[in-house]
Amino acid sequence: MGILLSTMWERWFGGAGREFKLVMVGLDNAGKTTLLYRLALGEAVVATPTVGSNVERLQHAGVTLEVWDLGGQQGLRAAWATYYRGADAVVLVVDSADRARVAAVKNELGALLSHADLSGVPLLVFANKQDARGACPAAELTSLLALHAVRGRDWHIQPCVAVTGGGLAEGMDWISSRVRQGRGETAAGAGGGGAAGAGAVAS
Ligand code: G3D
Repeated sequence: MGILLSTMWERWFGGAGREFKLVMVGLDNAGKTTLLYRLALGEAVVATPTVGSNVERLQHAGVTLEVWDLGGQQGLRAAWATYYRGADAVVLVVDSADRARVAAVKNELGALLSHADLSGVPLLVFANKQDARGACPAAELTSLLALHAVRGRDWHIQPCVAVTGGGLAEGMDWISSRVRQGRGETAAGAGGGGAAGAGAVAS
């Protein structure tokens, strides 16, 4: 299992020497920890809490991943620039079944996308918990989060079920192809590139 997942990380992000920084954000309970476990980061990674319990810094196969809980973090925002600087991509994890907090997610997304250090950085939205009763389909979440209004960056929304791992590989394929393009590299087997500001909804 560990070898298989390492191979997947190699495929997504290449071997040693390549450094990519992904910032993963989402409200508490969105499924970030579950998703990370499914991506096997927990197996070969040292997690170092940096600011309270709200951010973790993880490293695996040349990828640095900083994971943020956005809920209730107003007081910490002044420190965000430290962590966002140099990010190659942003991954937003959403609990698709938590319709009551979609507005809060949209607010946080707006703040994130207007951050100077994340300008032009590709955005992957994991519409998680698609297995849950009443979950928003990705197309509906796209509308609720106004993703079609996102300008100046590529974005992609990927339905997923972090508890089973369904949809995660597809999302990681997209993000790895975009971060490589951002570095001027070509990803073998990656899908075609989109124009700046282009978005896609996977179903
Ligand atoms: P967080 O790290 O974003 O705060 P967690 O979120 O990964 O801790 O997940 C919060 C809860 O959501 C967990 O349940 C977890 O099992 C559940 N969860 C995560 N992903 C999915 C999913 O795809 N489908 C469903 N149905 N549940 C999911 P508990 O009960 O442990 O709090």
